[in-house]
Amino acid sequence: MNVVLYNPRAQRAHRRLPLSVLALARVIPPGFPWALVDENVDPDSGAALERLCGQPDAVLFVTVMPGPQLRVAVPTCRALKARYPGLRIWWGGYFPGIHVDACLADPMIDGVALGLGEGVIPALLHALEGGHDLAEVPGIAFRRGAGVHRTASTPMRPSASFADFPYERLDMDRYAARTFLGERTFNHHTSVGCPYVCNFCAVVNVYEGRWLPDPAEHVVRVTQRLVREYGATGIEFHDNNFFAWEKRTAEVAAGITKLGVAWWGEARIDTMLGFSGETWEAMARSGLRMVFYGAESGDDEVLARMDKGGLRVADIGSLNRLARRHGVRPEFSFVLGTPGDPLQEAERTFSLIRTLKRENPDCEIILYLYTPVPLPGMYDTAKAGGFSFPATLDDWVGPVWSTFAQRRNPLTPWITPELIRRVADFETVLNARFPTHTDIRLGAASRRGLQVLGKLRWEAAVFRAPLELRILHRLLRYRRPEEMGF
Ligand code: B12
Repeated sequence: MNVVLYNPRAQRAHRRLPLSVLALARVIPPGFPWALVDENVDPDSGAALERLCGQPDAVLFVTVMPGPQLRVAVPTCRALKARYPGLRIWWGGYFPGIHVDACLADPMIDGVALGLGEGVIPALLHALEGGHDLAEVPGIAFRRGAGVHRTASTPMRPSASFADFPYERLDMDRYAARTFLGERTFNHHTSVGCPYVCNFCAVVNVYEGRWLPDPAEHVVRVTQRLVREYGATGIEFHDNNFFAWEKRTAEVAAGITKLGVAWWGEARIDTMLGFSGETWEAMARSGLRMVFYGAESGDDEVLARMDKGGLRVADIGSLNRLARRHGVRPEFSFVLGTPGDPLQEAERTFSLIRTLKRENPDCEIILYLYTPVPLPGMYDTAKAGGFSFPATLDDWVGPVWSTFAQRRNPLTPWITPELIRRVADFETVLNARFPTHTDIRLGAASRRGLQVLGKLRWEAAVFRAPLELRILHRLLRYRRPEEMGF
């Protein structure tokens, strides 16, 4: 049986190691030849897929995120299945794991993985090859009779308990990305899940508050390998929450200090406020440049509704000042447009952002709109107002829903055009007055031009219809930080 691993094209300019499929590759049992097609870096991926999927007894494993990747995966898989009807197609990842029925309503998909793939792949390959009953394979869903059959998952295991990612099978130079962290930035992932259950977050469904970290020495060893064997000068740790455990963070920081890499990761504000001064110093010394935080809102009531573990608006300000003192840039993400009074909440959040920028002009701001995920709470309010997810992949990839996944067009019943306009206007002025540091293509003169023009409106707090700034952004091909984000 020939295994084809496929990472569909995600977003322009995102060259990142395809960890989702590399994680699967490392558990493919001996005797099953495999090949990896990554449409993000391989200009001949179409031809490679044709060739590989046309092999006898081929199985195609596809990783799918919502949004652009889904839009590419659907037509590609359909065309392959039409050409090779015997090809088995299995999907996994965040989209199929949550929207199981929509995937299995499509006859081109043979089945989906419900969670982590490492526990699925060996059993699935043996069952497919031997023609055994799929009901014995853990953690999958497939069509049976008129319905969908789901099997129970095996317990989750930390990533470090499996073999290393098979970097030696990739052309690693293709993945050395130029970012604000350095000329050769690689990505790594050092923990499974997230220990928190914020009720708007898109990973809670999958992990339900579980977090399994790789030990610090494992993280240090892989980082060393990326530096020594592949010349990494920057590392993005893509964990949902890299910093959940202070001891591990301090040990990683100490272990990578001498490597001279710049690094980035995602954290909770309350956790980082609790870190000791020594840990902050160790992190800064080790090359930590920027940390992404879910700040979410400038309104205490909304923060309480989001189950942010008691986070208060005042804490966001404290963290901003603490991070500034240590020279580690904070990147605050806000999720506007939750139920209640979203216009008033947006105004409060804008006012907080102005304070954050006054106290630390170097902080980064990312604005999203709340996009429902099937969790109790705000999702129920959306449903009561008539919100529902599409039932077919055709609807998901249509014009209305494909922008939904990118958190710009939430389709929630309480969102008004007025709110969307105000957020867009504020963001335009903000991105002119403070162009993001993450857009490294923006030259010094362009940056200065944006700042000078943006300053007039920012100081006067006049945000309405900033047409001149929009035109300038377009001319300079400015990339908003959330376009570059995860
Ligand atoms: C890297 C990344 C990206 C990269 C993509 C890189 C690539 N694929 O080439 C970029 C920057 C392009 C990106 C973009 C977006 N992303 Co993204 N991204 C991530 C991130 C940070 C890491 C993914 C990763 O490598 N994980 C490590 C691997 C090992 O784990 P994994 O992906 O979960 O894979 C395991 C299982 O899911 C499963 N599995 C996965 N695929 C398959 C396939 C098969 C066949 C099987 C059996 C199993 C299986 O097994 C794997 C091993 O255990 C995650 C958050 C996270 N920490 O996971 C968000 C995340 C996946 N992204 C998300 C989103 C929403 C987006 C965007 C849509 C949002 C936006 N900002 O507009 C965009 C656009 C998507 C697009 N362009 O298609 C969400 C998905 C939420 C959801 N429930 O749908 C996440 C969870 C972030 C979040 N917290 O909200 N992203």
